[in-house]
Amino acid sequence: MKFGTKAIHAGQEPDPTTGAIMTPIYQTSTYVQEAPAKHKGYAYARGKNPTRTALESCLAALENADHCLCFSSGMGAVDTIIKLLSPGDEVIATDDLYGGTYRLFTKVFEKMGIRFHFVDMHDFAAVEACVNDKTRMIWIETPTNPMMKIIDIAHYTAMANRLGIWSVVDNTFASPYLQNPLDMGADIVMHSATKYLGGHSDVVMGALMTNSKELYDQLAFITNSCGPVPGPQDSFLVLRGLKTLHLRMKAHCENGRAVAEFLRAHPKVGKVYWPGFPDHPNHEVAKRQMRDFGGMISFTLKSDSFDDASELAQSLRVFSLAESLGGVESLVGHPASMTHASIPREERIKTGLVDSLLRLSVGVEDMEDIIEDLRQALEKVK
Ligand code: P1T
Repeated sequence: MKFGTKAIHAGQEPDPTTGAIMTPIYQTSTYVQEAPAKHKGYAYARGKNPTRTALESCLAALENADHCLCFSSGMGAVDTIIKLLSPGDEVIATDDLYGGTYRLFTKVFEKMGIRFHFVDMHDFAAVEACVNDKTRMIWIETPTNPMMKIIDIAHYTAMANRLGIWSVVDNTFASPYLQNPLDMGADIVMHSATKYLGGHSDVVMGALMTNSKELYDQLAFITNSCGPVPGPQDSFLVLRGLKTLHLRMKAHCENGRAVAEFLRAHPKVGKVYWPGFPDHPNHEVAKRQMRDFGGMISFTLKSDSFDDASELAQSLRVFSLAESLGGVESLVGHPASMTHASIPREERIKTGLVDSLLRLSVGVEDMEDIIEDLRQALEKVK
């Protein structure tokens, strides 16, 4: 089955009792058992819920995975994956990544004795230099949030295999429509389903997929023990959102390209970070591992002034100033004060995340309106 057909049908059958074409919202905490230890596969809803099961099957199909687990947030998925590790273990992670992931790693897990090395993964030698006998996992985010770096997934999954360590890819920015890390050898792929998967800015959720039954069993054990599971209403919303994932992603990519090209040609705009530009530092890797370049773009103003960036963000009308991304509506974010505020300034400046950087999640409104909005807002800044 091709992607769009899977997005609409995978994991879903008409309801056997009524024929309802949409998977029902099984709003229940428990399931009646025929006899002790004799049930229909569902015992208690922290462990399993049929609406969630349908969603997990659909998401597994979209990432060409054998197994999927859903979580109450993207951070719930990250937390569960890191709980595979033990005190003393070390992780090598992308130096530019979502601020909340950085915060969980440095403020929660470092206290528990897990060590994280944040490295520029464009530099293969710098990554090799971090490897020692305690290294257990490599954590890749690509495209990175918010600098839009592209990390060579196949290179690092091969390295992880050689070392006998786990490779994890946070695929939130690309979505499975643009990139399938498990096909490139990753052990685990994870998503903030809050973003493109849900697609309508109405639900917070996370997901992970793997082809390893052993890893799935360990991760399912941690999930059931710790409990970060999504409810059936939210599972239904993401299942419904997925039905248009391929249509939305196509529109995000088209609008993203138009916005990136418009910004690059504008005299007041400084740097534009978008992997579709032929001179993007890892454009060739992006072309190899992604099917298109997505709707996420970061940029600075020539003035490099926080005040100008702030005025621009406030002057936009089609774009709303808000955290998050991947919904149908266009959003503008100021990473330094919003999504990446938990990263120390000197750390984020090193990766290019300056105070004037703005991040766009280009939505699926009409392209002319999106461009016109940017044009009028840029006119208002110095
Ligand atoms: O927000 P939550 O569903 O818990 O997902 C966390 C997360 C994980 N990974 C990446 C790459 C992310 O971008 C996020 C969440 N990011 C935002 C809220 C944001 O605006 O960047």
